[in-house]
Amino acid sequence: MMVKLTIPEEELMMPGHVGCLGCGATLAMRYTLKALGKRTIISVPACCWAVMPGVYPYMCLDIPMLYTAFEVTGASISGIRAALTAKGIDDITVVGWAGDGGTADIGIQALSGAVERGTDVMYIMYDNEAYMNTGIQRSSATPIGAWTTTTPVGTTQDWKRMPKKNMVDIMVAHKIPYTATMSVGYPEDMIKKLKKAKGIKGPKFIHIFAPCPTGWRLAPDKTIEIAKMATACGAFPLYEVENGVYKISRKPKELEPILPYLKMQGRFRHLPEDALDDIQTRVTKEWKQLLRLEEFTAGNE
Ligand SMILES: Cc1ncc(C[n+]2csc(CCOP(=O)(O)OP(=O)(O)O)c2C)c(N)n1
Ligand code: SF4
Ligand SMILES: [Mg+2]
Repeated sequence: MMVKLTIPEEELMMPGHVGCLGCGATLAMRYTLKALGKRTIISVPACCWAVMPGVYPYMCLDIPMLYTAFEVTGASISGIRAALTAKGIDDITVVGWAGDGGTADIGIQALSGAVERGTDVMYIMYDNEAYMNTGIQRSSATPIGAWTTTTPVGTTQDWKRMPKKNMVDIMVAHKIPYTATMSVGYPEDMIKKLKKAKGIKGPKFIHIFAPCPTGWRLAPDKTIEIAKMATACGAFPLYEVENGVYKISRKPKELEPILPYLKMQGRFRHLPEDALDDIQTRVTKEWKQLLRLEEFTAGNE
């Protein structure tokens, strides 16, 4: 029997990116372009993806791309949309494509402005949980407990003490029509949500989980495995929020324990037992909160 492919065969990302071996962010881009198609323009600030396409005219992406300054992705895509509107063009998906540092920290003001104005754009944060391009510095999306070069764990034991900032919550507070989490571990789910987002007018915010073997001190052949583990243990739940209504995309009967997920990555190697227990308690609590949010908002459809 023929199995129906839900992933489009068209490739808009060619071989030849210059990312590291096993880079989750390259898959994030590849699947995103499959979902959005050729009528797409992306604006990219400083991040690994500003380097990975390679140098014109040998770039691996077969769509127009604008490099922009670190802080202004939101303003940049607002400008692209305004220019297209002025030219009477309305069949292009305008995408801001930024890392977690460029989104949750330095670009958050321009992003907030763009979505608050109701701009018809899609903002995608690919999340490798640190400033990777400049050598693994902590961002506000780095998870609690992680080692980075600015949260060292030598004699100071100064690992990341603050929890990961929740960008979806922040976008929901802007009352935008659509926001979702997705993961390179689940390409079909990614494609489905991105196609849905493409069909919605107004601001859309997408959060993609993109493991980084280099920064996570992870074997490069474990990218997909770790992505799936993150969702199974609740470290990175998959859900969407459409007009304020939460819907969990993968809901295991019971969460897997988080310990094997943490143990597989060198960036958590230093954590003592009480810190590991604390992370488990937090993740379980956040998962229960998400379940309650889904239940609470279900009647608002
Ligand atoms: C205003 C400004 N500050 C700092 C930098 C240096 N810089 C370039 S890329 C980068 C890291 C970006 O991190 P993130 O947005 O998470 O993307 P990633 O590199 O992890 O893909 C930094 C700090 C810059 N280009 N511009
Ligand atoms: S540092 Fe991480 S995100 Fe950047 S190219 Fe390498 S694997 Fe990809
Ligand atoms: Mg990053």
